[in-house]
Amino acid sequence: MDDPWMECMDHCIAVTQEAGKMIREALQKDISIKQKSSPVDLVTETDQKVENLIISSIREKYPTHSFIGEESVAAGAPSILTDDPTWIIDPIDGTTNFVHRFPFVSVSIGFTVNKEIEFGIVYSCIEDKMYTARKGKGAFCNGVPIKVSGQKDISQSLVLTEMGFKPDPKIFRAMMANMESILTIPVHGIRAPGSAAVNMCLVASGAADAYYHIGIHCWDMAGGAAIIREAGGVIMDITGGPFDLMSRRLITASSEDIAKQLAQKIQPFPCGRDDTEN
Ligand code: 2AM
Ligand code: CA
Repeated sequence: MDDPWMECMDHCIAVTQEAGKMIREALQKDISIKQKSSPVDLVTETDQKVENLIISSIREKYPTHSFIGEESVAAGAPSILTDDPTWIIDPIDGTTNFVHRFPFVSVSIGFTVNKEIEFGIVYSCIEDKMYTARKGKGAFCNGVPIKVSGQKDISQSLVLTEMGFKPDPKIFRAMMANMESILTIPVHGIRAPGSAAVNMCLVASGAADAYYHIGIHCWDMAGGAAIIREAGGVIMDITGGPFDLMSRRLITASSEDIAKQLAQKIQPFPCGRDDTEN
């Protein structure tokens, strides 16, 4: 049977490769940094240029499709997921890494129809690793199948998260307390590579056993969610309930056991939603 979205996926891979090349070239030049919502929320000209490149190329081919792009939303575009075929785009996931030339920087694109993720692409463009997953067809890195570690014992696991400045001291303390509860299980360690999409691919390829995060966005998660699921991993809400792409939080893991144990240890704190004004 013909797969109606396969052509979209092929186009997505081609445009993501082009975007990655643009990012690598930008790394050779001066990077001028602007602040978004806070002194630690950064954006560069390259984020905006890459998003324009991706959206204009896809829109030319698929003029009826919808888009949710990080920089378009920052410029005032709506961030509401509908049943339309929708491209959810992070032109640079790991902008802070990009400005420091810390080598985990990715382009992340997830494609949804009827709010379900059909495929996901994450291109870790400095490492030149192209992660791809089509629903029901498995996950790949540079064309080679990948799968999660399968680890079930949390005390044997390597856990990924991201930490950063939070203006509200209560939220800052809650973030640190969550890390303390996990480190004292104990686990083998916590790592923070700096790109949510790459983190999901690291779990998908068995290099880490879990990743949790409160406060990210749908464009950080959409591409990686397809890859994690197709690599045999689990993805759930931070409370252990069903994953919600617009909820700004997630746990992904190599097994249900680890995900559930993390959900028990993590105290959620308020982070708003992508599809409301907070
Ligand atoms: P970004 O680079 O696209 O902003 C580590 O910072 C990870 O968290 C990155 O994937 C980053 O995505 C994401 N993130 C989401 N919201 C963020 C914010 N407000 N400040 C810093 N990182 C954020
Ligand atoms: Ca980004």
